[in-house]
Amino acid sequence: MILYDTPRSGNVWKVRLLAGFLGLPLRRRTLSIDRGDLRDPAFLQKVPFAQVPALDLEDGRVLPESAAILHFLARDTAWWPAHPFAQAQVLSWMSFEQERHMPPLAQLRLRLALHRDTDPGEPRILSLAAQARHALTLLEGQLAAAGSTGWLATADHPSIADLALYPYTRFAPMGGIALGAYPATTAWLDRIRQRLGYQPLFPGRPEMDLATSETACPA
Ligand SMILES: N[C@@H](CCC(=O)N[C@@H](CS)C(=O)NCC(=O)O)C(=O)O
Repeated sequence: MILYDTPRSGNVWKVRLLAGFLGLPLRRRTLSIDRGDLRDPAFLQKVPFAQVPALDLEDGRVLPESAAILHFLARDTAWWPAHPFAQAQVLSWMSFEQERHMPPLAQLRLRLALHRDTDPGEPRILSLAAQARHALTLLEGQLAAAGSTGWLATADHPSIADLALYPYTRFAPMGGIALGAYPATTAWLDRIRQRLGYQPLFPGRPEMDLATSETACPA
């Protein structure tokens, strides 16, 4: 299977995390947004959504969207719970991530850390920061209630909801949101990072998870 990705994509990172924890070999095909690779007709024919991640099953089928790929790879594993209500809770947190968590956190990281093209005091940025803090407060409440051994939507084993919420929570400081105010969330990030099979954003370079370029370490 081929995973279409870009070097710093948090949405792709979710899939790479799951593949690492499952010991699943995925071949990466790394594309460049800046070079226009996602608008290339050959890519668009495979992935009309024009985004990464997309999983190419190499039999003519290509699956876009991180949530769908996580579900496809996790079915029949401990990362997808057996009980229908637990499954629904996993989906609930994954919908939350797509609608209320990832959008503001991804925009803050993009504007303030990667492109550095916006003033942190701009009204639009302040609004995104308020939305991001609200999402993190909801996440913190759930993780505090789950306790130091529980997970976001499950009790005994983490689920794909934990992996869906991991990257953009981890990136929050890049967008000016310090995680010190969210202790249960910080402990949860650490527990995921310490699991066997954890894949850093840049292979073999865990110190680079919050890097703003592929070559420089974070300050
Ligand atoms: N809902 C999608 C969002 C994917 C997404 O936003 N991908 C970004 C990279 S992290 C992308 O491809 N951006 C390029 C673009 O939209 O032009 C998912 O969860 O997979």
